Amino acid sequence: MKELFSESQADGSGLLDWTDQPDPRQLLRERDPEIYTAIESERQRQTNGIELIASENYVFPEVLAAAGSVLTNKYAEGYPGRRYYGGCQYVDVAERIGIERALALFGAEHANVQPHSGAQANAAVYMALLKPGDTVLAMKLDHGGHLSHGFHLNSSGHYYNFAHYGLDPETEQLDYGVIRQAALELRPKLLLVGASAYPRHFDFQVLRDIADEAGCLLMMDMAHVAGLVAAKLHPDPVPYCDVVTTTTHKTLRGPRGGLILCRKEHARAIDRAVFPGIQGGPLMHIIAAKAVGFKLAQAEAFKRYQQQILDNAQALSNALQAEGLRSVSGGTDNHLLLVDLNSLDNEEINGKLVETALDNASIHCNKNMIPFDTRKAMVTSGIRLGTPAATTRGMKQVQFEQIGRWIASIAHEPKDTALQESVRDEVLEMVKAFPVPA
Ligand code: DSN
Repeated sequence: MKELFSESQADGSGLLDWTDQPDPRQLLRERDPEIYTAIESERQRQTNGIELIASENYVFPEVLAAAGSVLTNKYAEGYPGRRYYGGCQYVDVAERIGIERALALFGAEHANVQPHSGAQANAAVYMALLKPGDTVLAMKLDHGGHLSHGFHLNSSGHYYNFAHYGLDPETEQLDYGVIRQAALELRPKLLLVGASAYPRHFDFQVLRDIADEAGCLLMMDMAHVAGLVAAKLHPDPVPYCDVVTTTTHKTLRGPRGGLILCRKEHARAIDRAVFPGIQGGPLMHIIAAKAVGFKLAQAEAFKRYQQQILDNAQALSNALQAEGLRSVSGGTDNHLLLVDLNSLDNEEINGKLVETALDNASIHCNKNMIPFDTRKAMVTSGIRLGTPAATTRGMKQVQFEQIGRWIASIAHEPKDTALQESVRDEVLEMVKAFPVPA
């Protein structure tokens, strides 16, 4: 018995170094080839194409290591120092570091790093701040909002009384006068801003003033732009909002997960809403990976990366414009563009068709409704393009200009399969020079 345990003392001494363990990928290949093959095929797909889905990215390799670590074995319901399980001393370290780094990165008063996702983070905030039936004013889903902002089939729409504001039909941007009027009429408990397909900045001072005038709380879901906020290249919602939620994976390049930042006065309610309100055991491996991501996001290199995301979005927007493809609102302030396929003046061309044609050419994006779209969500008149993932691989303006030309050529002729094949060959050639960080 003694020999069996000789290398694993309770205090951790005598343990083999983690990196000396057998390669788990090799074990997976040998013991579960079906799943190994699915993962490996996906890795190759991610390597051999150009990823333009605005919400996706390639995580830092260090983040991947933490996310794939033994912390996945640990139950830790509760919070650091106040757990319902023994043996939490090391995961407590990871969670405390995660909280400290989130606070340092975003300058907030309180952070909860446990939400499993952005939608969970939002659900917890609603539970903390609202009662069922309370009114929330948020952005329309088909103008760029999000499912968890009151869509009728989402729990948010089920439990709370959501009303929605849209964009101005001329500028295709937020009309703060309309939001103010709606807030004063409806007197919501919460004014919610943030979007998954809005290419422009938010004026948080104006939104704070509206919330104060209407006597409501202000919340920002900054999931898409969190990396830009961290790098101070996007207006900062934290000083103005009562609560800010985000995912940790998109522009932030951390693991897939959620984060809530709030003012101290809401801390207790938020923590209780996350656990035991809507979640059980936190995912400690993901929390450790979030902590790693928050550290890396404080580096100067991360700021340069975020600036490149913006520069690339401008290059892509200009290249598409030059080929007759208009971006909603006339351009972008952030990492994404919403391309209006109606600008091609061809009734047969829609988002679904173009998404598939681009996929065939190994350029990956998603069909997306544009403001005042007359097509349904599964067809759409637009595509959404984002620059974070390809920028992570090191692509710069010159590559994005080329990507813009490829997209335009395919969007003009989405049924030309020979064109898709020839672009796919060129894409494959180009991406060889831009390895995925591993
Ligand atoms: N599904 C994400 C996106 O693509 O924007 C938002 O959660």
